[in-house]
Amino acid sequence: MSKKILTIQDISCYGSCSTTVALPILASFGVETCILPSAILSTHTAGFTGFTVLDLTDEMERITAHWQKENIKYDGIYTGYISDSKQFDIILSCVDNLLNNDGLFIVDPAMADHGKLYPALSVEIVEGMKKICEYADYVIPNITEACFLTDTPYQEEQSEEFINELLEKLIKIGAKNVILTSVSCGNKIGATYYNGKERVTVLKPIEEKSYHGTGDLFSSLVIAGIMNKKDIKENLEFATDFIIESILATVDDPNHNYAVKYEDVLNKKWAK
Ligand code: PXL
Repeated sequence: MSKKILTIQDISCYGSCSTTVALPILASFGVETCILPSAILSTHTAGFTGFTVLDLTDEMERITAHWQKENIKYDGIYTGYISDSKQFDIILSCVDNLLNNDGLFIVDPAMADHGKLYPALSVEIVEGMKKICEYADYVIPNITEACFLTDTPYQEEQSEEFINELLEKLIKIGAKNVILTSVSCGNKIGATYYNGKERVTVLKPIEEKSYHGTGDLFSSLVIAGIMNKKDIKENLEFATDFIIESILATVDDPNHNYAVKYEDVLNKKWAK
């Protein structure tokens, strides 16, 4: 039977990230996807200036109160970019009240990259992300986010010991499963899964160009795989290959530098 997931993150009206990526990706892999928007922005905040923001904290409370009255339940809750720290309590209340008993709580702590927090975010967001990670079945941070979550100084070059340290610390916070992204080794990059015992790593050659929003795309793909009970190695391989294909579909268009053209990749898969 197909699964029903709730995703809680912003709507960036322009810029292919967060909710506007989660919805089509999860739906195209058969996962019914409902949304609880945390804010509406004119664009994402990386590379644009003067973007507009409408905070939806109050509306989130009204929406979730209505869902509780309707006894609506989800098989999964997937959180991403959160811009107001008051929203972390709403997220935990959703986990308590809207998730089926065997439902999965999955956190992509989308807040930082390349050693820095995203421009519109404060340290309160880091503290809130730490708090919700304690309850998470899966946490999907990149290396920078893992450093913020575990109070570990960021390192551009990553040794095996550094990766091990981050994975162990994330499990210690309380996350049952960790998928650490942007793990690099020589001229390769990929992701490592760890649950405190088993470890699975997938690495692929690094592409020349990197794009904003690939973290959201990767999480949505992997979460579709988790909801569909895909084997973890197969899941990470598929998502990583999909990201590479999306980058390759974008590099020749100099006017498209704000996100990848994942739609071209989906379209190719559908056309098969
Ligand atoms: O891709 C993460 C993300 C989501 N939403 C907004 C963002 C970002 C990253 O910068 O700005 C609004």
